[in-house]
Amino acid sequence: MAEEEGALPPKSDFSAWYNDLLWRAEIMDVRYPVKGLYVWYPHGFAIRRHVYGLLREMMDRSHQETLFPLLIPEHEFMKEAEHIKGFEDEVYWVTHGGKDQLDVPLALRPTSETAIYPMYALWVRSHADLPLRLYQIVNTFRYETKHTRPLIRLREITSFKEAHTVHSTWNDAQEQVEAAIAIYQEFYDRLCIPVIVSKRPEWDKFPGADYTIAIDTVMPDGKTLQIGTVHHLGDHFSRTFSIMYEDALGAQQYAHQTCYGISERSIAALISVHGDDRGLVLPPEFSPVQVVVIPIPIGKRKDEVLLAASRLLETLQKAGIRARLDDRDLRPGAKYYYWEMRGAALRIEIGPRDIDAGMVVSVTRTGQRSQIPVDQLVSGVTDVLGGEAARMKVRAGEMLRSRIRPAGTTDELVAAVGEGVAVVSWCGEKNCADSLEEVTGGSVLGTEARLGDIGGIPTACLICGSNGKATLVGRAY
Ligand code: P5A
Repeated sequence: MAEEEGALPPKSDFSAWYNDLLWRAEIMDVRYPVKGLYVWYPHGFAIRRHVYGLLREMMDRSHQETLFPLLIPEHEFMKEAEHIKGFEDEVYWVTHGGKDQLDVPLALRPTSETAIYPMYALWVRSHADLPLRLYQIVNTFRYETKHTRPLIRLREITSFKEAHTVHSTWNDAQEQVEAAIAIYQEFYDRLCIPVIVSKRPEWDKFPGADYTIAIDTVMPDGKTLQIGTVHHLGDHFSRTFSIMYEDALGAQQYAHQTCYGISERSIAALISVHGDDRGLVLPPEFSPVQVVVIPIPIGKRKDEVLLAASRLLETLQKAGIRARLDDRDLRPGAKYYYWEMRGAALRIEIGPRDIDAGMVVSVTRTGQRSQIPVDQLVSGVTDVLGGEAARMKVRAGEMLRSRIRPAGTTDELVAAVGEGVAVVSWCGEKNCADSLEEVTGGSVLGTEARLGDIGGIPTACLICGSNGKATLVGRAY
């Protein structure tokens, strides 16, 4: 579908590599004639289907899926003051139906709080209705003015998974925030993407939230990418939209809420964290093609080899493995290149000598070569694929750790931000954050960072010396 010419730039030239890979691996076509809107190639969409299949399955354990309208009437959109301030410059408005001006302008949802909460006001009656946990996977529109990038900063977010929950008390909502973080951590663990959890500073929280917890990863160029956020909304929206419940004593109370979201940035991270100089690398669970069988037909045994290859294909497919046979009339080398670019997790080569030996050659996308006996094909392939995800997780974890460095002095801070993310101690004062940003040219990304095994962070604020908390400073997408 995408014509191939030239070569993929090396991953060390990350921006060029990313843009090139998107079309060479047939993920997104960026030629759609509206800025910030892109088209999923079928191969990219198949990756999305597997990733979002997992997300849906995980959400369904404790939430119910729903679907709300795309259009939001102006009077609802304009109800929550903070929320309006945060989004009004990013909203697309529908003002006409045909030639008629609409009585009420309609916003294309940039996110769905103001679509969902008026209905929650009708649905929530009593404490017995709580907790309420719904989610939807929809497109949303944001008139982004920063540089747009496929899968990273879109004007039509095509794969916005947003959850909206309602609880009796502030503490119940806080527990839900932690539960949501745990879901997102598990989700990214399955994608073999290491993440850092931190609390956004006051000035960077979601408009209308009490506080915002962000999930970030570090991209190969050392910049962070926010790949999920969880917001404690307190009772701000419930007061605005009159979401009330009758408590056990019969009194009317305002509810407490949370919301949290993930977009196709999850797929940008998946591609960027794992890919290499030869193209896409995917944990097998998410690869549209888990195994590609490549016949190595030599001379007069060609038919025999093709027959053996199609038997292998059948065996794999029967076992539920997403397998393909590439019997195109091309050199094997050209086929290896083609499937490596598209992230096939494993290739199986079969030629006359393999048939005689009752074996096939298997080579994983990360370069693990082995031989599998034909009569143990399915278990052999399953074993080899099983090891891939674990290897990718280790490699990605090491990369993340190499990009994050504790800093106790200004010199260390500047050096760490030059290569990735610095962890410093920060007291929480805006002045000190301004100084941290000024000396580095980066931003204070998050505080109360949950860093697991990355230790060695001093306790005194790097700027003023008073008590501080582990804080990330870096450059963000
Ligand atoms: C939470 C879900 C919200 O909108 N309302 C419902 C809340 N939060 S958010 O932080 O604004 O967005 C959630 C996540 O979506 C990703 N994201 C984007 N992805 C691609 N293009 C964009 N323009 C874009 N804007 C936000 C981020 O990962 C963010 O954390």
